[in-house]
Amino acid sequence: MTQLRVHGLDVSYFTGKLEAYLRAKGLAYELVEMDTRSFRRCARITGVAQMPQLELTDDRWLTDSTQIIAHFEREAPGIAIYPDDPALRFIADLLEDFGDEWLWRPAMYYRWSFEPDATLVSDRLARSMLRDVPLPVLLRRWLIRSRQRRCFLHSDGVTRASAVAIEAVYVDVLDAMQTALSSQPFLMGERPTQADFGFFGSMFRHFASDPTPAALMQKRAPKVLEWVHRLWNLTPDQFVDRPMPTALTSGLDRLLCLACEDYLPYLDVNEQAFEAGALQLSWHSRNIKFSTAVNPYRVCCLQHLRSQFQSMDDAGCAEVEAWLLSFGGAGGRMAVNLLRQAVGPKALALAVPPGTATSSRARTEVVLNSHWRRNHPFHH
Ligand SMILES: N[C@@H](CCC(=O)N[C@@H](CS)C(=O)NCC(=O)O)C(=O)O
Repeated sequence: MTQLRVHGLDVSYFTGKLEAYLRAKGLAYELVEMDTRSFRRCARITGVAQMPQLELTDDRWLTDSTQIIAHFEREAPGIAIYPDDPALRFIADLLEDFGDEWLWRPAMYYRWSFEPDATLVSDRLARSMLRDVPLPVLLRRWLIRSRQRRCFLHSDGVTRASAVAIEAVYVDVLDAMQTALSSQPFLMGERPTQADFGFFGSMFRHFASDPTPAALMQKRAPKVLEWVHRLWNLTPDQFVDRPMPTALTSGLDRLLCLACEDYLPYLDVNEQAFEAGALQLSWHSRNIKFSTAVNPYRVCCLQHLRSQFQSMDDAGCAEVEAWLLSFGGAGGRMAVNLLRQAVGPKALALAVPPGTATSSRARTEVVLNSHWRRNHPFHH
């Protein structure tokens, strides 16, 4: 095999994020469209049932888009995307994680709650992912739609009452990004960073493509639409000589504020519930009570942010703290305290996020795998 193989789907959030990164880095790859059989096969190889899964040219496999990016930034640093400055790199990590995880619910909400969106994507999935299921297309469409609604709406706190708060998350992020992108091509300046790729999965594969959120984006945030196309069309020569970010641009204040006020308090509750051995948690966001399953992967996310923060020298930590306190709104102080905390004993056991192994047989972490497997009917 001479080029990378991305096993995933062209409607998938995290496959889109990974593809955009590989394209920007100039790393040639082939997209191999998954079906349910290959989904199970990839899960057996890496130990994690998810997409994308990346097959390297030497028979090793990687999964988890954030970890895959980290791998290439280590192994192929030529055209780096991580900011050189440690404090800015931390902010880019925080924004990547916020984009990756916090927009998942609104992305699923718009795709599966609105009739035109659900019809379009269920048809697409019935003919791609479910193409090896020996049932008529109509039934496959019904199956995937019911499954996605059960796993990603009902189990993730999406209700009639919470819809308003979920829509507000999307609209607020759109507006914040429109501001950030009004004077520069990428979120942190002249060059793309991991922050851009963190927002790309949802913005490209869901919000700019599914009819209901796409109409909102076109009307409300044309700069974001332009950025989606810019990032998808990016090649290394377009940014190789552009400067790394050297300062936090003021247009990012709203996005940082949303990360501190919306996302980090949830990560805190999720970690506490995990430490207490709970399976369910509830928390309030924008005056709405959400009840969802405890998410071990996001315990890893918080831990990763903490260890990045705590690995900086005093000057770096002080700089990040000053930014969080001045831009983090009501969540700034809490964000600083959360990042300063020591990692809890149970969370420490999750030191490595799922599927980060670089050998063909990934290390299998019991808690994470049972979490992922529970949620994956394609995985038997
Ligand atoms: N943290 C992972 C998340 C991967 C993920 O959740 N992917 C979704 C698709 S975008 C998935 O595997 N879904 C499988 C399913 O629907 O069961 C990453 O960054 O790659």
